[in-house]
Amino acid sequence: MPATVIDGKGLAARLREQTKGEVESFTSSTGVQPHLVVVLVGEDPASQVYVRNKERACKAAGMQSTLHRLPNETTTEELLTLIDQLNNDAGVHGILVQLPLPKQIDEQSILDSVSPLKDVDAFHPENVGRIVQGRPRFLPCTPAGCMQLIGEVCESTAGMHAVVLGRSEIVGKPMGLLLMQRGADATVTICHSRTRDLPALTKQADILIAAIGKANFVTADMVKPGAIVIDVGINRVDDKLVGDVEYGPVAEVAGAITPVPGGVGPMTIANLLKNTLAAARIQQNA
Ligand code: L34
Repeated sequence: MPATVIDGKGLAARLREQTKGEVESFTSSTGVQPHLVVVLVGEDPASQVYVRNKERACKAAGMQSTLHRLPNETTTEELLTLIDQLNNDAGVHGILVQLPLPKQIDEQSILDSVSPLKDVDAFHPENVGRIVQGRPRFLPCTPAGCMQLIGEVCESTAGMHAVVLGRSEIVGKPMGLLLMQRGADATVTICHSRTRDLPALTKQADILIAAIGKANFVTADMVKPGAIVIDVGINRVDDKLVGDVEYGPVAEVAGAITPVPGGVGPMTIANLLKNTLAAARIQQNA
């Protein structure tokens, strides 16, 4: 039986509708419109698309969104100066620095400089630490989206074996944390480029999350029949978007699978909106 296709686009639209309603009541009771600032450095074509989607989604949910575009040659110091201004601007609730940054910029010091109360990506070490300890301030947008997608096809992940491909700070590592947290209660294996006999591990996965950025890397023979497969990859191959999972063949084996596009990507944006509202609430109460 072919896999259930998990509709990220539809779920994200429902989440955004819900956030829109919450923004309305927040704004009418406080007079404050949540405001996200996105900082985009350089001209990476994929980043331009994602940032445009983020701005649109913000506005559609009744939030203010501002885009700061900086030239490719921007220095770390210049970017730090802008972030400092945004941190000190009471009219800005969320700050997102779109990644990747040009290579001359010290990414770590930039991410560390964003006020933890405005850090809607949850990349600041204080916010990462809170996730590690199971008391998150903001949920990381992409991993939170993956959890919600899993929730569409699975009532409880307790005791399931979740195998995560990739150990990035933005997806793999926080993904593992959310899956192992109390309440989710999965048993987690994180795999990476040095993992030995990867197929032996992926074949044990009740939940398989691919977040490595290699087109069609996960093949049908690596997947346990009936598994839930979440494809975080977005790769451009001959002008087409493909995930990290070889979709057609894997959909014949898996129990459920997310498409690319229309899977994880829209969920990332829906969670960014949730976090922007949460940031506005936190600052309202501060
Ligand atoms: N700071 N940088 C920061 N935060 C993030 O959370 C991101 N990410 C990743 C890249 N850099 C970041 C995103 O927002 C990836 N990402 C992202 C966001 C949205 C989409 C994809 C990646 C998205 O909208 N995807 C659509 C297709 C878009 C297209 O046509 O290219 C989809 O349906 O998958």
